[in-house]
Amino acid sequence: MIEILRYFGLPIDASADGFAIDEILGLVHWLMLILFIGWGTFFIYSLIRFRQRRNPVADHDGVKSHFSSVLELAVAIIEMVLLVGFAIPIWASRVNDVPESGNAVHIRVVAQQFAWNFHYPGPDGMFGLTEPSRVDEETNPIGLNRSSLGGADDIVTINQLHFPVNKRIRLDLSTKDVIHSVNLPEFRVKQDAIPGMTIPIHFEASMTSKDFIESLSGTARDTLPEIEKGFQIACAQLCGLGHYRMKGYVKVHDDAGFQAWLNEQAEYLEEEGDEDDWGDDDW
Ligand SMILES: [Cu+2]
Repeated sequence: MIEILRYFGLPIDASADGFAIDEILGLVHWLMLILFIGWGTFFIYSLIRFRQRRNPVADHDGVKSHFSSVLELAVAIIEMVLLVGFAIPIWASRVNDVPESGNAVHIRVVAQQFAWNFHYPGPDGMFGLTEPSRVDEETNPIGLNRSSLGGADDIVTINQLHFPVNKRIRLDLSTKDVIHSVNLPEFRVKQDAIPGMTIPIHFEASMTSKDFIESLSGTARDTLPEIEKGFQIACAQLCGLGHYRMKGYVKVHDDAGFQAWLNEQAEYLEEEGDEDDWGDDDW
């Protein structure tokens, strides 16, 4: 079923749930191929069967039986059953089952023209308050209140998303301005960010960035200059003039690597806090 996807240039599947999506993609493409051949054949048959030489005078009465109307109705009912009875419940059971903060690595994603802001709760596992009045595009793009409860140790990055492999990842997606869309093709994740809404999405990476980069050797992507940065985040909604440069990178660590990265970020925070002190190294 899935082999058909090889011809569509789909990126490698680096997600624990990706195979289910690929399976559906494969099924849909097979179904469309069958429909295309079926309707194409019918079209060519009709061209020959009703050619002018054989039907010199048009028949204004047309079809008299109700067979085609009944058929139409039957198709419509079957499609409704498929949609309401199967598609919506299956989608809800897979996607709506959002993990709680304790069962997943919880990260907030705040999209804006034209960058991705990532907000990590820090060692205490608690997000500090973000307030529109505190937004400063240079120093505090998400308006984080450092003195709010849980806010002091929060980590904020721009265009750089880090998370561990083989762990449930929960992203809470929001936007500061227009509609954007976070697209992580290798994890089979794509979700619009809608102004005024926070939309949770969840997935699990099955491959570290290191393994991913190795898997690309010898492929067309291998020659791209940014390849050493690994997985890319593309904005998948045309969101303005700078849409083309709304590009981020994902680094999937192993457990130890993710912890080391968190520690490194915590150190940076401390250094920033000491900024006003005299006697620092950069003196
Ligand atoms: Cu965008």
